[in-house]
Amino acid sequence: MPVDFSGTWILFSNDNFEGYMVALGIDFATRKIAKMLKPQKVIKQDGDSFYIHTTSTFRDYLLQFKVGEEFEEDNKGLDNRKCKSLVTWENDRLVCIQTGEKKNRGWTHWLEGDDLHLELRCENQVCKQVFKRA
Ligand code: VL7
Repeated sequence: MPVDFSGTWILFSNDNFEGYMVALGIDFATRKIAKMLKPQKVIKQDGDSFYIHTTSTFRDYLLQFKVGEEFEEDNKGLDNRKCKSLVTWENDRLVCIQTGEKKNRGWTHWLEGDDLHLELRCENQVCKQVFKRA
């Protein structure tokens, strides 16, 4: 059975989100608000087609892509930097490389037990998030 990330997920832990946001150049006031949020993710997966909607009371971000097909990402409402993004499978992990102004930018999703894990990378910073099913 292939892995299925579909579902509604709520943020449970968020390690070094501050370092990740600093690496992205997010200003102090925005970081203060962002740190307080408990974002949810709604993921709809149809084979290799993904819809990932990250929502919060402050901002939300919608990403749609197909695994293996490079796309332009605008990061609107996040750091607003455009990049070229490519998501691939590495075994059961979904790995995104975001090529652009920021070095070493990307993320990895995987499932562990019934938890959704997300590692967010930018420059030398790694943020580790764990989500629980809503
Ligand atoms: C998306 C936030 C910090 C700005 C607001 C914080 C709003 C809710 O890219 C992401 O997830 C991938 C994988 O699931 C799909 O797009 C993470 C949150 C990163 C970066 C920037 C702070 C302002 C948080 C949208």
